[in-house]
Amino acid sequence: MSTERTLVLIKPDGVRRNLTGAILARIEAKGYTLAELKKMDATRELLEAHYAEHVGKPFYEPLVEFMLSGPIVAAVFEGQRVIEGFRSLAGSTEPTTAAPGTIRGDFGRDWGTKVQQNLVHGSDSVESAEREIAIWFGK
Ligand code: DAT
Ligand code: MG
Repeated sequence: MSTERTLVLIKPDGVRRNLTGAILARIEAKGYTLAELKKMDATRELLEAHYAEHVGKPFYEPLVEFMLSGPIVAAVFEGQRVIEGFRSLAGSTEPTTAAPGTIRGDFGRDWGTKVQQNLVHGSDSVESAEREIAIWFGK
């Protein structure tokens, strides 16, 4: 098993609610190592590349608007099986029903918007992680 890297985004709801430190602390506490970190504003161009698989879906435009609604924090974490491990720590997509003990389950809920405001993004495969790290941090 080799060391992996994953792209984590703390979405505008997480930054707005001052949960950045709490979220990063959970990832570090699980044992993963922070490799890159920055606070920034996303752009439509970055989001179109990042969410390429979702372009055209009904939630795509609300998702982009939400991701542009305030600053985000982008991070790269490293460790054995970090891609799978972070997805597990983040919890399932819908925060209302994400398991308690996960980031989305503990900090999130449905706010009645068209898009799931679910605090974090995590890459879902080695290929996605490589592609997404290049988008947000360059090669
Ligand atoms: P995940 O973030 O769990 O990998 P995804 O890649 O399927 O989920 O979708 C990307 C984001 O889009 C997700 O975090 C929230 C939003 N989203 C996905 N499916 C949705 C839906 N059916 N309704 C509203 N928002 C949705
Ligand atoms: Mg996804």
